[in-house]
Amino acid sequence: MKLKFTLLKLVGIIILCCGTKVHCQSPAGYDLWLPYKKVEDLQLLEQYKQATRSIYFQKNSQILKVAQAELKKGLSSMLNQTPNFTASSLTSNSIIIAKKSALEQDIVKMVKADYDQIGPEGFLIKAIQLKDKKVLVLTAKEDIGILYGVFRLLRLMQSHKTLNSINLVDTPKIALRLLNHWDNLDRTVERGYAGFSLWNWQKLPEYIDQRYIDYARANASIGINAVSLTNVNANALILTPMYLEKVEALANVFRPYGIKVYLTARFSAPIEIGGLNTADPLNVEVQQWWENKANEIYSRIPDFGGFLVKANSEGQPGPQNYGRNHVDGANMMARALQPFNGNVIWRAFVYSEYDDTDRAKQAYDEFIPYDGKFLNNVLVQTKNGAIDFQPREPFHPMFGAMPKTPLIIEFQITQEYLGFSTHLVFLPKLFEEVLNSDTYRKGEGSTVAKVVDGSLDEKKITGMAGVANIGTDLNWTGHPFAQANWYGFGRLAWDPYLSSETIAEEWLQATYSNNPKFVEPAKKMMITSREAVVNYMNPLGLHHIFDTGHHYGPGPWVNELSRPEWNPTYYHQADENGIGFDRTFSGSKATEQYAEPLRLQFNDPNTCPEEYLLWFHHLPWDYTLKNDRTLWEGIALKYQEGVDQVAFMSNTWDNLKTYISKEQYEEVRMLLEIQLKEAKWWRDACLLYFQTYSKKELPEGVEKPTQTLEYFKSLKFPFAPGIRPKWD
Ligand code: BDP
Repeated sequence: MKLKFTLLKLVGIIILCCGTKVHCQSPAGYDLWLPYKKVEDLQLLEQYKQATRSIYFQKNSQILKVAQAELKKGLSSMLNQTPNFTASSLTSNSIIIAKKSALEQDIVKMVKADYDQIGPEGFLIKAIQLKDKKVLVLTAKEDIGILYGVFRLLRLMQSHKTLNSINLVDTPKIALRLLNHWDNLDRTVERGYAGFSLWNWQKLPEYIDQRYIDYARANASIGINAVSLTNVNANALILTPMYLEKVEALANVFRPYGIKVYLTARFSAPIEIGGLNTADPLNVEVQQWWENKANEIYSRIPDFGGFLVKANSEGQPGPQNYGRNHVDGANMMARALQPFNGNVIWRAFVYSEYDDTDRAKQAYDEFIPYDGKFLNNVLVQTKNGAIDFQPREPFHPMFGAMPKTPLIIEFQITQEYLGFSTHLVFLPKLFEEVLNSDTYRKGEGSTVAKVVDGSLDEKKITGMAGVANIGTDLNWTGHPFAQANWYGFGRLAWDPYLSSETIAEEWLQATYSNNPKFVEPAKKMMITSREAVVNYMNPLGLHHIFDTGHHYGPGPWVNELSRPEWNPTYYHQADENGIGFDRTFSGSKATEQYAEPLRLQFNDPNTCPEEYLLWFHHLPWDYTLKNDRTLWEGIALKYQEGVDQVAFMSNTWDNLKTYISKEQYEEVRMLLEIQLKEAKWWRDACLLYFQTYSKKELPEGVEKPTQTLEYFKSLKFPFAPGIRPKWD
């Protein structure tokens, strides 16, 4: 008890130190997009000082206290003065931050019309004229809305926006904004490239690392409201009392930031930790076991989010082990969670080694017949594309075919197939492309964004999940620009219609600088980065040609693994006649899974967008592309273009040197150097390999490889990071 108290006191001191003017010097990048840099523009500084002269802040809940502390931290740092919080009559203040019940009547009248627009978790920030003075009102219907509003206000100030005539109502468009950590209990992170897991299980529950708090702050600042703590390749131990006590401690830290905790549930847990001899979802004892488990969890964590389940996929146990199906499994768990308003998030990432159907088709085939059969608290989590988080994939056809099921979209923020944490790739550009894709399910304009935010079919529960790229690295994400991917995921989960350019600009301003001479070129570099990685890894619809297991670097030649779809040769199908996966009506018929007009459009190489060409078609090497080049030349030139784009990014960064600190400049410069080297590696290895089939010279403009194919094939990386220890 005494120890607990001392530790809490210590944590309290740390929070205080970081929360007030006594400035803890954080290591480079630790502050993420929340460095609250001092406002240097004197006019603006004066405006902000005036606007924040005295502040009334309602703080009668944990969330509101956290919100006030954040405002204090932000204002002290940006304005270099301690903010003046008063308890006096509301209207004598220049900022009023409170819920409606605490607002005075004349203010309520003035903001009513806007207030009524606020939806769940939303907020209003409005400048009003109260008699002879300007007052800024920040209000919301729930406490969490106030916290989100405070973060927004601070961001507006960080990006030097004027507050004079602000009138902003904003409400998240997606209800569940969820990070999925693939963190193991031994603190390794599957597909993690930023160090170890943040969760220090051994020291929990007593020891509360300051990082948990800063992590929660960062998430709340972009509206993330749920985290699943553990790997989808789950370990049942997380559901035992010893671990649940630790999970409870984390949930207590996250609660004031509006964040709910989810856990991954291993389907065979009733056997592994429950002593039963089956996990059959129709077995009464099994059902009882899950009900008891739910009771136990909710008695510790009353706002527990629920379970995230990977079942019958890549060797994970599931209902099919007992001759049952996904609906039986998901609904059984959903029933256990229903009394507590918990959710089951059931993943649709399934494919089977016993099914030789095109892997891209399997999830659709399996899940579509279940549409409408899941209980209300089951959400089906579907990856953005039908294969696996590739640099580019057409949207997953399930988004156009499950009107009666809440579909959560799953993006991968960690860069398993996008250069780990070494390559600068701005993922919101990829996410935006998927969200803007038209499924045509209800005619033109039926975008994936509308499916995901529920507006297309009026779905009640909506969600977006992102596989986290966060670890113990000092800057959280390994590459400083990978922070923008965490940030951008949160922003798109809040509003899936935001443009990637807006997100890049917001992030650059908050993180680095407001100077347009920095922001504009840096933004261009970020926007280019996504197409660059597609070009130097997987151009023209090529996919999954990564070296297997770790997925580090190219491995298009890999052909000897036991499961066909683990081999890159399965995906590119290169031979002397040509290259690409035939998914047309005369091939695997995957094009059938899309609604018209996409079905026919994808099916015909002449109308198929060239970026998906080899995803859907096997074409001869001398097939003519839209630019009149042969397919072989087109592939080679795209690889070269990718390399050139990285060189452009690198030059851009060099020119930005003067706007940032030496450390900030150097770390990205070094990483871009590696990225350029690896882009060339990809180009040379892939072109040399494909050339063994095309038997054609490299076209003019493509640099000659400096190594042989044998050399590239000989490279082995047994200790590449993020590797999955074993497939069980
Ligand atoms: C693949 C990863 C693997 C994951 C799997 C999943 O290589 O580590 O377990 O996805 O999403 O991309 O379940």
